[in-house]
Parts: sequence; C-alpha cells; structure tokens
Amino acid sequence: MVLDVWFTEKHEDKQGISLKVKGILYSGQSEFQKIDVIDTEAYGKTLLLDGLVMTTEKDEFFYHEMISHIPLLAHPNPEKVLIIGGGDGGTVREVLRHPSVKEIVLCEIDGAVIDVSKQYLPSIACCLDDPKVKIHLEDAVKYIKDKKNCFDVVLIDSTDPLGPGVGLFTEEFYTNARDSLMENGVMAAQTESPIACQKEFKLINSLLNKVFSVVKPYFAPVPTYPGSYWSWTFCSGGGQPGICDDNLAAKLEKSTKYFNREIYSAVFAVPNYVKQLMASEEAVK
Ligand code: AG3
Repeated sequence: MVLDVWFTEKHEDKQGISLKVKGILYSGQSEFQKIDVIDTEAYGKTLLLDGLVMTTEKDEFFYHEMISHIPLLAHPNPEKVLIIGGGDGGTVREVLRHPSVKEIVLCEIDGAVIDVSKQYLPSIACCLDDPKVKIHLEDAVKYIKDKKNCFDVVLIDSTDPLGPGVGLFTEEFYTNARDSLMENGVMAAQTESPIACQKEFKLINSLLNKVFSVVKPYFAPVPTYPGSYWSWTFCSGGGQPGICDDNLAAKLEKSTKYFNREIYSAVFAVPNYVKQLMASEEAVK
C-alpha cells in the first residue's frame, strides 16, 4: 500500500501550505521547541520548528539570498556580522560569499537546530564550521543588551513572533540591535508576509520606524511560507540601501539563484496595497 501523507502548515486556521511527505527523517523536542525534518516530494528536505516551515532544500535560496546580499551590499566594507537565529546555517553560507567579512557571530537560542540542520540539511548548513563563524548558544535578547558599537551588519533571521522568537519583535530589542551597530552599520530583519501576516508586518514596520531613521521593506517569493510572498526590512541610522561594490554584485550573481542586479533594481518597490496598508491608521483584522 502506498500511503498518501501530507503535511500542512495551517495559518490562522484560514489557509495552509501543503507538502506531500515522502518520509519523516527526524522528530524531537528540544529545550525550546519541537524540531522535525521531513522529506517532501516537491521541496525536498524541510525543517519544521513547532510545526512551522523554516526552510526547505528547494526554496531556501530566496530567503537566504535576500536576507544577506541586500544589506551586505549596502555596506562599504562589512567585516563583522551578527546573525540572530539562523541555526540552519543558510544565512551564514550566503554572508560568507562576501570577501570582506572577517567574523560572523551566530547567536542562536537552540543548539539542537544547528545539530539537526548539520545532520539532515548539509546543503544549507554546510558552512557552520567555517573558522570565521563563532557560535553563541544564547537568547539574543540577552546577548545584544551589552553589545554597543560592535557590528557592521546585523541580520535577524528569526522564526515568527511566537514561542522562543517573540522577544525578537519588540521596540526594546530593535533599539539594542541598533545600538550594537557601528557607525555606517546596517540591519535587515525577516518581517513576515505582507499578504498572509499583515498585522505582524505592519506592527514590525511601525516598531522599526520608531527606532531607525531609514526603514525600507523589500519583497520576494518564498513559496513554502504563509502567503508564499515574504518581506525583509532594511534599516539603518542614515545610510540608504544600494550596491556599494558593483564588481562584487556582478561576481555574486554568477552563482546566486535569485539575486541579481536586475532583481535588485526593483527590490524596494512597494506594491500599492502595501503602501496603503502601512499608511492606514486602522488595525488589520
Ligand atoms: N525564518 C522563518 C521565517 C518564518 C516562516 N514562518 C512560517 N513558516 N510560518 C527562516 C529561517 C531560515 N533560516
């Protein structure tokens, strides 16, 4: 008998993303969350945290390239990078493509996510043992409090504003993240779906606007996330986004799967409905 088994991530009990399951490779409960790795017909191996899709072999490139290259290219010489969350290693892999980077601090609350990713998702976790990577297993809310003027780039590669990730979506945390940046420092955060998670998207953007003088959301597809359409937000104390080193961008786009300079040229274009959403006083239902 061939079983027809599907995994569905339900979003607010109103919609869902479904993946046909070939097998369950790992299932465990860490100190912080439930961790599963399933093998799927359409998207390959898929990491789930508390039943939510974090990354899949087939579409991870959209997310990891966008969270990394947009902010790193905006900095003239990114040497020290802090990644918050990101235990699967996809963001580390992309950041390491920038030759100026000397040190990456990965502050991940849950060491089990790192171990499981190394074992089951080697194409994503491949660079976690790179000598430039320093892993801190700690809650970033605590870690960042006393880090002042330390990083050129901070990347918030978090889960949704639920469970262990909730403290990473507050004004206090964003203020500490801002203060951890050196002069000319830039930040990018994953900021949820502008179609499926409008309330969260709007709230996060209004918090970021209280803390940073430049706040620019940008958008790309991530087929296996709610809405299949995702956002990240670039933030800085004054520096606008842009490509500081065109030679590097040209070199990167030879091996990236989504990012290239044509995509970049429209990446900060905000769709009209999102402009309206952000301008409206009304809370989103
Ligand atoms: N960060 C998770 C994005 C949130 C996805 N949400 C969801 N499926 N409900 C991705 C981590 C990849 N490094």
